[in-house]
Amino acid sequence: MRQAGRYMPAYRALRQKHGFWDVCKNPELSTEVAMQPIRRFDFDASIVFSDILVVPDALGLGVTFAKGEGPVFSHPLREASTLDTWNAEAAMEKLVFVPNAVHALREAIGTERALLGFAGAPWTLFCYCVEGQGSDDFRRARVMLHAQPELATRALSMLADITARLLVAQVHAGADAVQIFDTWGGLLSPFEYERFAIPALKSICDKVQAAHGKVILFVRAGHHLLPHLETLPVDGVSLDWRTPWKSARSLFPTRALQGNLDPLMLLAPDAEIRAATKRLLGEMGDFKRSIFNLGHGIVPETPEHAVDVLLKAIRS
Ligand code: 1CP
Repeated sequence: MRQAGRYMPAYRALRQKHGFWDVCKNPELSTEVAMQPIRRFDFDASIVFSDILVVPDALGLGVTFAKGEGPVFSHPLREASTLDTWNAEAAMEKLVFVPNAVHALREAIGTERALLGFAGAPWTLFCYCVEGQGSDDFRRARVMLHAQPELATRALSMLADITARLLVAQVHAGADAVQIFDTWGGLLSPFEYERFAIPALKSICDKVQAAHGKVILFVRAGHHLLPHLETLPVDGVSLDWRTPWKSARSLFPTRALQGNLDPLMLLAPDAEIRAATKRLLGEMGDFKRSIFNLGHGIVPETPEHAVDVLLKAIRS
């Protein structure tokens, strides 16, 4: 959930000198950035430094990050003819820096720590592709889903194809598991999720598992969708901070669960962080198949000291 990044002074210092895409595309820089939190906090697992928006950028949608702001697409997806320009093979050639980054990070962390690869879920990528920027409700994308379901289905299936290839490439490069981020999955109703999102996710899971990789799925604000995820062959479910751990555990008794402290808890006084951590650990029960994590990305305002307090509380 964003191990590396702007909350770390070491990351901000490196970003003074290098652009965001330059860091992602250079294996030495991406490894350095991914190692910063490992050195500073000694986490049990490391996640490759990349972004979910590498896929739309490689498809030619022209993704840039305005300074300190969200992403901007120079060529958003607005009509069916754009899909004719999408080419999975050509995109994969451009994306070779992602498995290269995984490989370099594996060399750096050795085999004692788990290594995670990742990608965006097709629906979440579709949201950004259509909207062309960040949003709270992704209206354009949802309207396209309703108004042009055939176009949407075609786009989602193309995004699923390339995402599966990208995740398999990360498994081949040394990732133990891959996390699929469906950050905007919660915008869909269960009916829409079953119709549009699940088939795309299912095809990705099948391909990653055929390559002997494990799949963790994160659906932000997806509590209403959890019962519908049961049919998906995911190995683990990453929980948003709003889902009660115990209700997820009863839905998924045999799978790994990951989560789910509210990231904004790390802006609270130390005693509150400790109390919330203890409460969550209590809910986790016997800790079997349980991974402590945040329920969404750490925010840039987080003091490193708060992460120290959290880790001490978990480890003790
Ligand atoms: O200015 C900077 O330095 C860029 C900030 C930043 C960082 C550190 C962005 C831009 N991406 C990242 C890295 C990143 N993104 C990781 C790194 C691995 C790690 O944890 O160390 C990961 C896992 C992501 C995933 C990601 N990117 C998601 C899914 C998870 C989530 O937060 O919901 C999403 C939605 C993105 C898009 C994105 N990339 C960057 C920003 C600011 C955004 C959000 C766009 C928006 O909606 O406004």
